[in-house]
Amino acid sequence: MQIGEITMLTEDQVSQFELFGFVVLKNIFDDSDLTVLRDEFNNAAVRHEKEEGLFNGQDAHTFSMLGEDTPFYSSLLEDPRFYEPASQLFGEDIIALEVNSYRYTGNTPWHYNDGSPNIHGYGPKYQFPIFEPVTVETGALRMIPGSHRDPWQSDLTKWWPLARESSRSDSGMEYLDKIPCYAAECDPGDAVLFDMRIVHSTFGGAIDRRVTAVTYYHYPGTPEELEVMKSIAPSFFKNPKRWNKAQWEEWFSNPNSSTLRQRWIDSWELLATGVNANQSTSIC
Ligand SMILES: O=C(O)CCC(=O)C(=O)O
Repeated sequence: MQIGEITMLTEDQVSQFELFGFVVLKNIFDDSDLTVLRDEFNNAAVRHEKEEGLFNGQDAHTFSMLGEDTPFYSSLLEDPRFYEPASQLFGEDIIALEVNSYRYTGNTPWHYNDGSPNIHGYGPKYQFPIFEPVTVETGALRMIPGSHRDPWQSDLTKWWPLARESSRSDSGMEYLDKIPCYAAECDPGDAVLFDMRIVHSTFGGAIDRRVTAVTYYHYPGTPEELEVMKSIAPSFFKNPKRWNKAQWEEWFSNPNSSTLRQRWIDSWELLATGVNANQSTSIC
């Protein structure tokens, strides 16, 4: 694939994603993209340190990339390299959730991303490094292939090293590397795209493992999914107490009048409040 040329997934990539729950996309960023991404990452990391204190190598830092100081990251939700594969897999009505960067300092327990109950709240998520590769030895995201699907997800997460209540315990963390899994290695320029329902973890990563995640939600299609999204949406839609509020307000102000972003804002409003004035629609 030529850099920047094809953004849709091939049939085989779609099959791999559906069967296994993830796919690694190679070379979606070129060198000039990486230069901008690195600069913006550094800006946001400094902003976060000013707000929350210096990075000390022990506590992970997480910061939003939706603000004025990270315009390229903020545009990734609308970027065809992200939006097209995500909508190909989960439908064109997916809703953009967030872009966050991380400076990780340790191992991440086995878990799936919470949609409470998870199997009804889900979507596509990308993770990518831009400074150093993430490999088997340096904290590549680990997946249990196929665990995005029920009943296997439920069967797996009944077992104590993978269960929500015990996977984070000391003994759960000691058991991390005994679980059969696949490490999704990525070089700077690559991204792993995964289903948030997949059971995943990381271990062996360097202190200050710098990665970014771009996340969307599947638009609810069943009453159960709607209930989950209605409970999640108020914490995202114009929540005055929202984490990284300044960046979210910038994103919701839609400074470039993006039609796609406006559609997502309308969807969030509809899910959070039950009505959307722009679209003259309502849900019960
Ligand atoms: O990279 C990590 O350590 C964890 C990432 C993760 O769990 C996620 O993005 O959902």
